[in-house]
Amino acid sequence: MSIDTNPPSPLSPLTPEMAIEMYRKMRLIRRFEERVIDLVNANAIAGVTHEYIGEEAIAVGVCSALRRNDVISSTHRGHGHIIAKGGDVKRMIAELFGRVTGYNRGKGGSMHIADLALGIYGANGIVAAGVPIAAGAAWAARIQKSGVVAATFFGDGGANQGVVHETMNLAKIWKLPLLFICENNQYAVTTPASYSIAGPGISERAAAYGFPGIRVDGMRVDQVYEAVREAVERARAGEGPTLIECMAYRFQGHFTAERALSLSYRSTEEMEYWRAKDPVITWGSALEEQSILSATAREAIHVEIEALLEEAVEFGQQSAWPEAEEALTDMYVTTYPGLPARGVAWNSN
Ligand SMILES: Cc1ncc(C[n+]2csc(CCOP(=O)(O)OP(=O)(O)O)c2C)c(N)n1
Repeated sequence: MSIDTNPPSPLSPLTPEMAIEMYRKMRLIRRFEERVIDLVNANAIAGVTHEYIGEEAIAVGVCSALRRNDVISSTHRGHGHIIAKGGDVKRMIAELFGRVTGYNRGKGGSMHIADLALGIYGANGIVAAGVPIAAGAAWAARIQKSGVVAATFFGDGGANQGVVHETMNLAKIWKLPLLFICENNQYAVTTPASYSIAGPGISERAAAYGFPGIRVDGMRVDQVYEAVREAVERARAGEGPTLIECMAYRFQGHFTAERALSLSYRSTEEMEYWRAKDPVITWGSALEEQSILSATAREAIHVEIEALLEEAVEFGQQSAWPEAEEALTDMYVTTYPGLPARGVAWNSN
């Protein structure tokens, strides 16, 4: 694994405004997730959430290189992707609270947030299932000549799913404007990537399908951005897919409740090594050191984010629960013989 240890040099290839906006987004994702952990621990949010803390540079680097109408598909660890693509934190929190004002009217929760207007084709609880969904969007973009590019996020564990290989094969054959973004955070639950990845690595697998595969430092938002920007250019020019493997680390457990399980599959040294590369802190400090962002302006961003999250939590808590009669609404896109019509209760007799 080659990780660049040089300090970030934020202004290449970014403008100061972009560099600051990237910091703001990464910080928002970080604080959103910390807030969610507190709410889950306080039993204010039911169900399971998977935190993205430590991986913020990937979502922000990727989505900063995409246009609003470009498409992403996400994973079970999707909060960061959705915020980076412009998702509304109020509707996200409301969804986590199960309220009717949430993205899925309270019926989807953390792992199913979608916003088609923003090109967010869904978080997904099934590992790697978002990959062919993005391929479908890329295929539509190709035949409609819309210029839209699709990016799909998946983990190192997800990289071993058969559907990823099938999709890579078709993406090359059909020259799809598709970006495979592998978030290699080193573990699939407790299984290390070093144990489960055959061959030289994930990015090298693209060579088998005849398209570019590269590995970047996923703790560096500028490096992720630059790699994605080039891949987007290729995709829009009709040159097909790219695989970008982002080396990163999840600072939290696999899911919120893991702390209570006292699992010991990661060493303290390993965690400290990666913590020193914290993408949010190192980027903020680099911006400050290079006088792109003053300490006062940085603090103002933090204050603004706290207010935004406060408002979001208040909004979620004050929102109504969905009505029981709505339980089946929007569950089925089409009516098939034997399945209930939209919004009609199932009658098994
Ligand atoms: C098809 C499928 N198999 C197994 C699971 C259970 N599961 C949920 S997350 C996960 C690990 C995923 O690891 P990775 O793809 O590396 O993503 P990460 O959690 O590290 O972000 C597993 C095995 C699932 N949700 N879907």
